[in-house]
Amino acid sequence: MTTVGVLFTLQSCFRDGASAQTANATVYKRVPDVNAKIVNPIANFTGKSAKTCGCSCSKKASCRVFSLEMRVGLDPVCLLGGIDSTVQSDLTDISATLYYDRREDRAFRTLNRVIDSLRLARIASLTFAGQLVPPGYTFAMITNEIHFLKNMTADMNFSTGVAACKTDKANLVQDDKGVAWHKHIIQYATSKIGAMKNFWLGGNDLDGNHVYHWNDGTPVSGQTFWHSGEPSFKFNKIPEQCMELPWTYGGSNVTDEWNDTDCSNVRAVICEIRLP
Ligand SMILES: [Ca+2]
Repeated sequence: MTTVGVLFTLQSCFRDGASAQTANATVYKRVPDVNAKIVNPIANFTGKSAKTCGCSCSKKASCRVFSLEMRVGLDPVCLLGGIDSTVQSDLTDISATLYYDRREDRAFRTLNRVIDSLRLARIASLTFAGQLVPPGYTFAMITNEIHFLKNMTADMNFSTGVAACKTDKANLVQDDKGVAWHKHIIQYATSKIGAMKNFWLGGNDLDGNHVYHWNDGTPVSGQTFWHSGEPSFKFNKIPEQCMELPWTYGGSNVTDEWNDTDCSNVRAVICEIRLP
């Protein structure tokens, strides 16, 4: 998924007289053509527009995302979402538009500076048949980006797992965002498929050059979670070219580290949709 049709409208959070020197922009992306609302919001109130809703989100340190619900004859309702909020999509009784914070702008908030403008960004490519994501996906904002995870109930080999996720326009979950995301994936897997059941990660060495990369083509770099001695690239002369987690190793349980294994093995499948 790529960002196209970039921007913009730039609007001030304040009326005339806002101080020019405090003009830092918080950029929100609007997810177009989907009907999605915040569940378990950290705040909700009547809001006149995306601008007023977004300004409120900008000023609330725990706000990561907001949605604006529209009902005929009523003022729009603004819902602010935090990391424990979820997104419900495919609504039938209301119209709701989802906006989310661009990661690079979070520095403004941590600096506690006054934010007085709001850009509403448009991403034209993020659609899934009118829904944000297919049914069954769980929302997560652990990394300040929007991720959705879904446990496919059947166990599969690596390539079948990749194909199963593709039917949702998803990928095998990528453990490429550091410790917090790594822990979240494990927590999610434990809650959905139980501890100590191996599941695929979206990383491979299928070209056999002994350099692992993620299925989206990005290198496995930065913080990694390989078990000691892994990746081994083979076991008993059988090539190991696909990533899994968690797993058992030498008869003992290892619940939070990566292994490479034979891609024809059958593992649980967790799919991920990630909004850019
Ligand atoms: Ca291995």
